[in-house]
Amino acid sequence: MHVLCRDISPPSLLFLPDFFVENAAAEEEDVKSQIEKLWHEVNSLKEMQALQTVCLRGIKSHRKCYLTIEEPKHYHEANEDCIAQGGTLATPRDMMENNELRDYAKRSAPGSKDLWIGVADIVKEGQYVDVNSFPVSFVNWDRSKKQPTGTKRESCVVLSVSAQGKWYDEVCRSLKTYICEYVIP
Ligand SMILES: [Ca+2]
Repeated sequence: MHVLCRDISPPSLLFLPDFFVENAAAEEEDVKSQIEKLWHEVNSLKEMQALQTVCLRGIKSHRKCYLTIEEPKHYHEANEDCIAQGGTLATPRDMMENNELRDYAKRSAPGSKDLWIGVADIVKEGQYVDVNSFPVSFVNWDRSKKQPTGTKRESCVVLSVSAQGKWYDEVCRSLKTYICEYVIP
């Protein structure tokens, strides 16, 4: 065998006609882009399936699905958990969404008096932003309880079920149940 193979040199592209090399490269690119396309399709199918599971387990409301997680976590852990499932902490954008969240929280987590939502002023005191660091235009503070108390100690926001959906700022490291939201594409 060694004798037979000794004189066989590996094929070299250098000796192939130009059009063949170009063709092979083009074909390789084609296969690559097809694989990429399939990869994207598989991922979007996975996302849709995850979204359906979430929507079935939680509630669907307009272009969002909400899901309550009853295992209490710190604010950041809660948000990371939502992200791991393809969502973020829920962020009510108007009173209608806020009321929907409140009603859903009441039903799905009857034992929780307040739940984390995706609003915090960690970076700049008093500047409340969503999980993407964009300032929130809708807020629903419990002014009767002088919320937010606005200290640097309390930088994360809960929606209080016991206060009819009003917001409180709390210590981010408190353990609380939370609601994730998933945007329907
Ligand atoms: Ca507070």
